[in-house]
Amino acid sequence: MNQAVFISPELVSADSIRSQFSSAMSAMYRSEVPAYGALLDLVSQSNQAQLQTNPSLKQRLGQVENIETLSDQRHGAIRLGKASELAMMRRIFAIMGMYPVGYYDLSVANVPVHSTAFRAVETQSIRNNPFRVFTSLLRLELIDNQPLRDRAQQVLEARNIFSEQVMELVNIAEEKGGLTATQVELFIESIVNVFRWHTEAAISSELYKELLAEHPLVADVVSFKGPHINHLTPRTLDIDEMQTQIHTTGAVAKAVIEGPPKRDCPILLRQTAFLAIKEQVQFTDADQSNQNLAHAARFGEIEQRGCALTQKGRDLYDKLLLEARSLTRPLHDGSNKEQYLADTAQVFAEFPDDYAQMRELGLGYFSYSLSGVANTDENLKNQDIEQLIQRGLVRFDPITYEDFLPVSAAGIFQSNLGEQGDQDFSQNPNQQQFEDDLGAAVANEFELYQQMQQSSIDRCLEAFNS
Ligand code: OOG
Ligand code: NI
Repeated sequence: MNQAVFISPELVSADSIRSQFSSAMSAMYRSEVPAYGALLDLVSQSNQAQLQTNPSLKQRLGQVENIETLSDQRHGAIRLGKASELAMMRRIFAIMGMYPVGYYDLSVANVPVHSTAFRAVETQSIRNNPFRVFTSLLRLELIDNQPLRDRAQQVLEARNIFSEQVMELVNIAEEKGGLTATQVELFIESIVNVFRWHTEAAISSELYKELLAEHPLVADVVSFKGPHINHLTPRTLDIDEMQTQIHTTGAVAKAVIEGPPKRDCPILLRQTAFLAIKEQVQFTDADQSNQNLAHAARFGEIEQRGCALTQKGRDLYDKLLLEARSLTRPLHDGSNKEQYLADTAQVFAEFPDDYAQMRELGLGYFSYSLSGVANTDENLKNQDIEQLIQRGLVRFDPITYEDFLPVSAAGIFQSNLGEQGDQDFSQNPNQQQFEDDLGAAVANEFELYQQMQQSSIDRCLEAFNS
């Protein structure tokens, strides 16, 4: 997937292109959605304070992360309309060192899309810049209303979201194995343009209303000339605190935090958001009387990441989540929030809240490193990693979860889409179709974490055996 190719010196590294892309997206979104800028500032101040008052947290994070860029935004999300767009996005993201990882079927949650996350896959690349893009593809085949589906398809077929310049630069990058600094500048500018907001819709207000009634997500994807970035997300070290502060940005916070409840040892991913802003859209109607429609699509989100779980850990998480949600399903208006929080906390008490225990039970992935200088004492040769840990020579730190959670993602989609229309899709994954459309297989996240863990073990053993 990510073969080490020879890169000539004048070519910019993929990690650097990704960093520049992330910053440019941030600047664009800050200017288009001012509450997002306020959110970034809020999170960054809170993170600074956390690191200052909690040195052990700082030390642990420093083992696996780049502390300097901790408050930079960590992910964004786009929704694409057709297979060719997805295939082209794969080529574009590859230039930034981002590869498709994981398959998410959102039909379970009544959202007619399936998705993957484009992200860096190697330890050092992730450390250099972990920015990822949650990328969804609309599944019109799940929409029952055939005539409406056909009209939507026609609209999507007619659009081309990539400029000549994008196509040209992608071809050059693929041919030459990268881009020069000047080309990177053009590349980033032209890709950021793909994700800009379009105030002019591609359709009439009448069609928009029909699509909206069918499903708001279909309206969001089909109505516009491009796949506007629908949110960006910085990382916080204290999401519970941030949840109480979001209102200071002038925006309204989503009712509940998605994901596992608050713990001493965070696992996976917790997310919350501010609700989408309502933006005026100009439709194609000759008759301007219908022009007062506002579309809610763009919002801001924050995430708190914790330890990546093994399949065993994930199975336990999924079981507990199901159990908690069978007791209380959180409502968007927040009216049963207290009950939901109490139920999740009680159900999740079963998940050990201690890294050593999680490691012993094989629930999480850890990165192993030397506690001090490598000791080449003959007695330490051929010791296994457990013995080295027992002697205090090797430490372990949780590997950060880099991916997403389908139930949480659905909660994020839904909090911003409002009413869901009449249809109830049943669970309907189709990874094969997704990969055919993508033009590649998606990587398995568990295998990637396993490799990261194993190579950290190998490095430690090597240090004592050389
Ligand atoms: C994507 C929602 C998923 C997340 O953080 O789980 C997501 C979308 O609304 O398009 O970004
Ligand atoms: Ni998100």
